[in-house]
Amino acid sequence: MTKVLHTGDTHIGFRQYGLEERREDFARAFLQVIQVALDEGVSAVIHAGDLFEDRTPGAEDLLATLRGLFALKDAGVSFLGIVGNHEQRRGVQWLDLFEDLGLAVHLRTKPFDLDGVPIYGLDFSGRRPVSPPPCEGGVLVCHQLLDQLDGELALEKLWHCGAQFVLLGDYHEHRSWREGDKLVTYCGSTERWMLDEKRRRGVNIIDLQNGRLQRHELVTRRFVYIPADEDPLQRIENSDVQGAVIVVYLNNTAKPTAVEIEELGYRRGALAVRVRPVEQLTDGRTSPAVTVEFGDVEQVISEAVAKKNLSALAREIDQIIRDLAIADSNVDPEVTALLERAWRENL
Ligand SMILES: [Mn+2]
Repeated sequence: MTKVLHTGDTHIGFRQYGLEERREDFARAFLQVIQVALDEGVSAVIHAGDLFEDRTPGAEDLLATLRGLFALKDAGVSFLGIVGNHEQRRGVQWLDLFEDLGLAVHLRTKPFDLDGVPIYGLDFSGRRPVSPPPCEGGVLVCHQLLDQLDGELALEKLWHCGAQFVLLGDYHEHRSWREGDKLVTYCGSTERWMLDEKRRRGVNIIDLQNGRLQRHELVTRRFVYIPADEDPLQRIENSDVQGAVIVVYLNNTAKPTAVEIEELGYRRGALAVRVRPVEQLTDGRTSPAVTVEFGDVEQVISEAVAKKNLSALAREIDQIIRDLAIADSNVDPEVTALLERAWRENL
């Protein structure tokens, strides 16, 4: 039996809300995943990208990562990974460094043999349509958004690339699709990277022989969500919010104010308090509300852009800027990476 643990979107190094505690949470989630892998006795941990929040993880975060990788190595468990958009660098990747140290395998289109099962990998390749390589009878690992989620990778193509399993990263919620005995799945992030990631975080445990997928839930920082129809002050007063992140959705009411809510939350021992006006719920990566609310506007802009006589490159930059799935902080690196690719192709 070949059992693997599929994880991704770990975002080690993310100092969420400017808090050291949150930076530690993201590294701790990675070490928890490693422990799950050891407890479950898997043959490999397959990482579908975004191990790090950015290209320059700090020493504490590298140390935590190395501890996890060494623990796997000592137990004889392979760490097989690809590079996500967050950590992608020019030239040598962190994953290449770990590979050189004998701690990881950077998956590529030339398959890695895991107990007779070929494992293929594709690094994040930008927000352009992507075609999967032929992966006969094997596992394909990539870091892209599916067309089901307004992305660049067609689910239909994945059913026909020959892979039995497609293990994805990039979308932060767990999802899975099946066609016959073929499985396509997102593992989801391992800590809440955005407020909208409300569901429990977890990893996939997959039996490559019988195709069985089991979810293993993680213990992560507590988030207390208070919907707009509840009185936030009363709720905070009456619940244990010690060490939690409190998220309050607020209608357009004068009372209570965000300041009042924050003050009470911190007084009750919360780690962080976030107050969101309900209409600002648009930072979800592919939240359905976004499509519904702005669908028409997007359409109008797309049509207007199409009428302009822009080069292919300019249109791609425009796409990156308007793609809600790309966080604001990633627009710059994404455009840079695109220009670098274009420049290299023209050499
Ligand atoms: Mn991610």
